[in-house]
Amino acid sequence: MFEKILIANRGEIACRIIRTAKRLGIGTVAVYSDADASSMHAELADEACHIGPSPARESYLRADLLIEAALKSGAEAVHPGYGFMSENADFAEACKKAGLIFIGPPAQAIRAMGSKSAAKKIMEKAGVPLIPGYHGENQEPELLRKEAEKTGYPLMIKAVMGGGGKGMRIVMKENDFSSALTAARREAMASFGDESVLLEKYISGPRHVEIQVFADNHGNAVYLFERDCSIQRRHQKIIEEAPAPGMTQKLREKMGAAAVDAAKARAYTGAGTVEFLLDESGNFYFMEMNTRLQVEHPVTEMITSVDLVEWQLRVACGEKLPCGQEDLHISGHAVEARIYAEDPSNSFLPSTGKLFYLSTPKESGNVRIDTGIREGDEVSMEYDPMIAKLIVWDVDRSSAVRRLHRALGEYHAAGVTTNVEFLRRVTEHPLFSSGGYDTGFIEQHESELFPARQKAPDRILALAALYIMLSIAPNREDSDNSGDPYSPWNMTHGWRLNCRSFHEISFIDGDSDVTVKVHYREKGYQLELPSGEMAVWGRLDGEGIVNADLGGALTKASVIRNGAEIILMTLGARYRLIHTDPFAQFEEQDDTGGSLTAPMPGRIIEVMVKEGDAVKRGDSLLTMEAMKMEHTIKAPGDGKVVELKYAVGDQVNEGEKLLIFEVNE
Ligand code: MV4
Repeated sequence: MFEKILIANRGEIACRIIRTAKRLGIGTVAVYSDADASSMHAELADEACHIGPSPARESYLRADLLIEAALKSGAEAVHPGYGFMSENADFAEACKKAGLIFIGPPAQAIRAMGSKSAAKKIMEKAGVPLIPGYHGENQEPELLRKEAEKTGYPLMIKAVMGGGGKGMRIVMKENDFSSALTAARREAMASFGDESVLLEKYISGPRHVEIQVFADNHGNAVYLFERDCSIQRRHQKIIEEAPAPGMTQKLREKMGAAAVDAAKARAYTGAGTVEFLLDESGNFYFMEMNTRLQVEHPVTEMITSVDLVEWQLRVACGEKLPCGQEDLHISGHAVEARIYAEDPSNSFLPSTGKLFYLSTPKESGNVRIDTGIREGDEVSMEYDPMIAKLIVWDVDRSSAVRRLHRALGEYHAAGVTTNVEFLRRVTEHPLFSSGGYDTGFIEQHESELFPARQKAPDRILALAALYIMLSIAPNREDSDNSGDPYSPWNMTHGWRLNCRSFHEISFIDGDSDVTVKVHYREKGYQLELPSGEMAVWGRLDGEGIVNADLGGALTKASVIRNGAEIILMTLGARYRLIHTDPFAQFEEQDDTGGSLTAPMPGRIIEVMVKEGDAVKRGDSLLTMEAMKMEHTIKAPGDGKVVELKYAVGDQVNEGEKLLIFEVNE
């Protein structure tokens, strides 16, 4: 076995590889860019080597720097993870030239599978079923048009070097063929620098079912069953499971045998995935072969109890596969959900910023979390916005789906917007629960998956009000138990000179304002809520958890405060309120002779001052928009605007300096 390997990747997959290497007693070298200097993967590895600036093009995609780091550290092998250099044949070759073992298939296998038409030719020879169509060299429009006629409509035009749906067009009828061809070619050229296309009969309502294969250098190859990855949005997988719902033993063996034939056809070694489209009548067709470990590999690990990274390491250093086909069995069911920092209600745009709060379900034999991000880390624009993969296992599909739904309800993140609630809606959808979905699921059920935002119910307003009361006053019970219940510091009855004996707490919930009146009681508070009164009582622990008695109902919630924003998370529900405390801003920023910071992540929508302007205390300086709310930053005192850090339209993270302000003496 290797003594030391370099992991040419970052984030969760780097951490995932390090975990197995450690278990096997293999030394690990991480590489990191500027942005990743204090990242989890760099910290977990035995050694970490800085390779360059934050943009991947200048760091994680630099073959020369990666190889230099490997040689300098004395690593014998390089694991590329997925993405970045994992399917770069030139990099695999360069590693070999430098005397390093590339943990992956041989360069020529990577190269062959990079071209869809070359891959199809190989599969055709191996007897793997192909989608009827054309994948020849000749790219004359007239010939393609004739081939299209032979294939029949509807059909698909796909870029030969394509992936991720780029350079892909559906053509419903002959009349549309030439304009679709022109468009597909233009897109293919722009994305892949190669305008070659292939034609395929259009398969309607297919499922994406892929087979995990593994081969060693001794002529052995096995398949580790299938994964269904049909739950995708814009060709991005978000939920994957193993085994595939509705799969029969007979079809599994047929697809498995075809995938093993595919691997053997190319003297393939290491981990590979053969992707198939499965049509409604149970016919399967080769789509493409991925020559790397896939993001969704954990579901296979959960049902087979095989550590695929361990197998990769063993095969790469020349060992035989640890077992044969007859030793591999499926046990139970596993489902994975990819948690992304993105906003489903805003076209799934990536959301960046500091993940200032993170609370996750407990890991166990049933729940696995693969991540490379900790609370307090930055989700930057530079890299993939995936925060974590939540993988669950259970004895059967319906238990596993229910378990995933519940675990998602326990995954609470704040600071960046996530797709967790969206994933929960998918996992509770009847078509997902039944397993009868296909690749069109998200598009066809959009309206059910993005329901209108829910107004915070009284229960949530009560929790928010209680949270605010508990964080401004010491706990009732604590004061009762303290040595001096008459000390003014322990007074919690809310009586103040010239003051009413109740508090009014105002919130903005979406586009409406709501006020909760709080009356002090012997034990807890009596609240006046929009639809009635409620007696509440509770405690706030150090972790930001409110344990509350809401009119007799015992409730637990995580509450996070970020400036004016209050986020409440109970099992499966998440609400966001803005606490409109008119004094909060001045109190927080009163001493600011220096910089004014963004109270929440958002966008600058107006700047009212110029550098050098003299302003009076309370003058508006700039306006931010966050969560569709406007928030105006005001001068903390009379003074001068020294420097503006942002302009209109800029996105800012929470806690970021907005401008430098000088308060007059
Ligand atoms: C297809 C297809 C139907 N017929 N090819 C989408 C991206 C690329 N990986 C291949 N894709 C498809 N190719 C034929 N001949 C439908 C899709 C497709 C799809 C495939 C897998 C998973 C999700 C998908 C979503 C839409 C379309």
